[in-house]
Amino acid sequence: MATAPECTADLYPTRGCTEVSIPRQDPVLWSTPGIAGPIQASDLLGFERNGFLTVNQLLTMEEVVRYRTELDRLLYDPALRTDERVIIEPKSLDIRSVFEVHKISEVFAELVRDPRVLDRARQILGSEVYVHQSRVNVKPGFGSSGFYWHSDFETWHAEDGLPRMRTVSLSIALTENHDTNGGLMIMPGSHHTFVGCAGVTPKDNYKKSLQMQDAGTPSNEALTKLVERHGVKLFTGPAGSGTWFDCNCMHGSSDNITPYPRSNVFIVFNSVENAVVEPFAAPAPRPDFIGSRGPFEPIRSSEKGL
Ligand code: 6CS
Ligand code: FE
Repeated sequence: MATAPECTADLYPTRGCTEVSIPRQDPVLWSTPGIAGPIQASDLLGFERNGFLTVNQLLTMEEVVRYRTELDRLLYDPALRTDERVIIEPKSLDIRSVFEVHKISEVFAELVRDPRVLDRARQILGSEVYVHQSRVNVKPGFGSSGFYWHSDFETWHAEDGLPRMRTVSLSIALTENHDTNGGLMIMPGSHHTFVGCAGVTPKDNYKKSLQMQDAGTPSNEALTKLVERHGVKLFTGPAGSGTWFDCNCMHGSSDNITPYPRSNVFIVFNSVENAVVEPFAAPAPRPDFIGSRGPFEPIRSSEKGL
């Protein structure tokens, strides 16, 4: 693993005394748009501009059923209830997230190796990739809480030591995303600006932040400016659709007070050329199951598909 941040220039200062907004210092697209792969050149350019790319029917309905069945199995597994990788809703005590799902479940592991997924991640990041984080998020309805506005990169940089913006997330809907059940909201184009947040990272911050984030959330003034410039897009769509989004998109989601559950599987791919160092703004790195500390071996494709 590379050494302390003092040996690695910090291009993205955050968690200091004041909030700062600076232009992104890294490319969004790390390959050339003409490169061979499942994403068309025009879609790659759209990703570069907006910070996201939707793939309708990334999974077939049959596959969605298979993943949903596997998710239910995990949610009812008594052994997982006490597993540190499982995050519980503060109010209802329902399961909110299961981390490292690609290591817990062989079924979800297949998804990471699937060429429809892996080749798109490689295409965006222009290199071999590994998984920095994986999780399923479950919003069962009737009160499960949302995620406040944040940039994932801000947290991964501050608390996990991710040096550069060469990381992309994939969220696959396992249930239909209506416009009312707490779907993902992104400010299109916000990934071109880095908001370094004010405030020190408390020790073991992740124990609280995964239920409700505080450190690493921008001020109302910064969010207002971003919304005025970029607007907000809500992602709706059937189960099986996938949304790729850049690590620095300003995003969040509302509570789900409808009866309709919203579950998604979330995989974060990082370039093998962007392995983590020591955290840039936290007393210690978060545990491996939240942000991989290695090995940073390239994922091998399953080639044949699912
Ligand atoms: O902690 C993480 O890695 C992710 N989860 C939250 C709630 N915020 C930052 C990042 O998206
Ligand atoms: Fe996030």
